[in-house]
Amino acid sequence: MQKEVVDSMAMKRALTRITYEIIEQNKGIKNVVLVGIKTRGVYIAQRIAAQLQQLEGTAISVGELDITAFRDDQPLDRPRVSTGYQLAFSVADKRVILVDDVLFTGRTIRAALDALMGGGRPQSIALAVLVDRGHRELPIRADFIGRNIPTARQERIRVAVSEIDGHDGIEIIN
Ligand code: 3GP
Ligand code: 5GP
Ligand code: MG
Repeated sequence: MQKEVVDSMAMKRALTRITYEIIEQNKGIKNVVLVGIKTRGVYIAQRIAAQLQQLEGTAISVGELDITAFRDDQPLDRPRVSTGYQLAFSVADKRVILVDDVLFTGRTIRAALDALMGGGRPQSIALAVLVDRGHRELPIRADFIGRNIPTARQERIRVAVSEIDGHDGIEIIN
């Protein structure tokens, strides 16, 4: 069964609210960079960046992170740092905002922190997610949350972004 819980307008408003919260918490966007976690986190990051740029009138860097090589369910004898440093810019002394579509166990974010650290010592790292669906297995939380959507463990959240799915929206599938 599928149930649309967030339509495209509501998704847009949630991302706009996150944008304002980022500006408020950072007192502007000086030194702020966004890093989206592939796949859909990248598109969410690009949307937030576009709004940040529009509101603040300055450019902001957006990077893309593939955390596959850093997952904790990879065999331990496999080299962890196989993809090297992935971003086109250094995160040293930056206020990094990691962006993902769904926060669930927190394991992806743990891996993303590992992947990021190859690029110097950021001033800070914060986390923005479109959906927090609960069920954390690590001491990780988001600083900016589009929607809290309580789920059963076996349920799935489907996040659609127009760039790859042809439309925007969030559905619960069970
Ligand atoms: P994403 O790469 O755009 O985030 O993990 C591959 C895709 O499957 C993800 O797309 C995610 O949206 C979707 N997905 C749905 N449920 C799950 C889940 O429970 N775990 C993971 N890792 N991905 C899920
Ligand atoms: P975590 O590592 O926190 O368990 O899961 C987060 C990552 O897995 C996110 O990048 C997200 O894409 C994916 N994920 C986990 N659960 C879901 C879900 O229910 N829906 C979607 N769309 N992605 C999920
Ligand atoms: Mg994701």
